Amino acid sequence: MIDRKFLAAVIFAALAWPAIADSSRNEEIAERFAEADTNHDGQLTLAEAKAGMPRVAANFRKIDADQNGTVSLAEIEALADR
Ligand SMILES: [Ca+2]
Ligand SMILES: [Ca+2]
Repeated sequence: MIDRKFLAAVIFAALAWPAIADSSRNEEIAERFAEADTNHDGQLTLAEAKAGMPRVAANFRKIDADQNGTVSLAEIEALADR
């Protein structure tokens, strides 16, 4: 009754979801970023980072590559990818 391809897809999704692959790590970062970005402007201020992503707050000036005082998801991922 259950389609085999569907079953394979479900198993693959179940295995891939908590994986430590780079893509899922970026997804996890994106999720945490969205939670930390309490005013949903796509940028983390130092206060938002302190509340939601303390490791980002600890390296805030390093992560803020363009030194505009806020950290974007792209700026975090640029460092996390290394
Ligand atoms: Ca924000
Ligand atoms: Ca910035």
